[in-house]
Amino acid sequence: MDRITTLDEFIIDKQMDFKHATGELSGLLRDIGVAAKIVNREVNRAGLVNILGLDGATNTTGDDVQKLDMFANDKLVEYLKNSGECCAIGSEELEGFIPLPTKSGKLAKYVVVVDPLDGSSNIDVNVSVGTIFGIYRRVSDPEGDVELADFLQSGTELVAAGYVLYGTSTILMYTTGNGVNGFTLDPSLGEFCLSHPDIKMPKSGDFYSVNQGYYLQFDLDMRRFIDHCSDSKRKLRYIGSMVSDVHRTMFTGGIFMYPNTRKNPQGKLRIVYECNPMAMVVEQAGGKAINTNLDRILEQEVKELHQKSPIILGSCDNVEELISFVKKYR
Ligand code: AHM
Repeated sequence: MDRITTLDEFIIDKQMDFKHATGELSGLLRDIGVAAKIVNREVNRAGLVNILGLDGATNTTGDDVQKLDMFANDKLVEYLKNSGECCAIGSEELEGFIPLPTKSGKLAKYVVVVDPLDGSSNIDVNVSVGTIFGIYRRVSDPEGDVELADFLQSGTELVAAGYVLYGTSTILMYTTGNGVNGFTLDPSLGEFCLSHPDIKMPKSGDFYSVNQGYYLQFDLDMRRFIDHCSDSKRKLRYIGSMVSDVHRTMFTGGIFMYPNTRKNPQGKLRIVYECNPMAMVVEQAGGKAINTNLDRILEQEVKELHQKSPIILGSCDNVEELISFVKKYR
């Protein structure tokens, strides 16, 4: 059997490719990996402890907050606080970002954005959920306070991004802009082990993924494209958990869409901690990610921490096909 490469070994190995690397980004990625293992443990035993269900609160965008959402949020904050490599965190579960002063007084140069538990409405029914993360280099004065501008950078400025899928197995996928690698958690070792090196998404695929229940609320071009997918006997798959739906699309090829609807004219998914990190992963695997105006997700202007965007992502050919439909019907 080939020797196992753990996430930590892989991160350190990759760091050596960069002559001037200080190890801060590597440290941060490793800390995210540890926090993911803790969230994984709780997600796995969620049915056994009194942690399932609503927390009784709503988050900044009006969704019900599940107890496990807050648990995942708190764990990520705790780990990033102790890591000393992150000067602030922005999260779906927090109205504003939280600055994380380091114990040593050292000024960390990265900010982290997270959706601690994406797809959390699925938790109570044992369906896969995930954690999404992105890392930006701080742009404000390093001697001063962290500013909102540090979080409102466009996705092209992401230094690293990834997600963890708590599914039939737990997998962590990340990119630092040089391809995507996937690590499956080996529960017997308690380690994420390299299982999917240098992932390349199929150039096209037979699957389409969209909440078709909103069909009548979509724009005409989107409806025509969905009709076309259905007419050409493509397979519809929709879990309702972005991480799971995108992860499947990464491997089977095809297209994932959360367009604008009449109820959500800006779509539902948030640019900073959902769309941008997932778009970076997809592009790094050879796919495409755009909004319904056909603009690249990663180049969108970001004005608010919890700003939403319609999103379409997937295999190159499928996204190109959608673009030609939109051009024809708009
Ligand atoms: P959440 O972060 O509150 O869980 O919401 C995000 C989730 C995504 O994972 C998923 O793609 C989408 O909401 C599903 O929404 P819908 O039920 O409207 O199809």
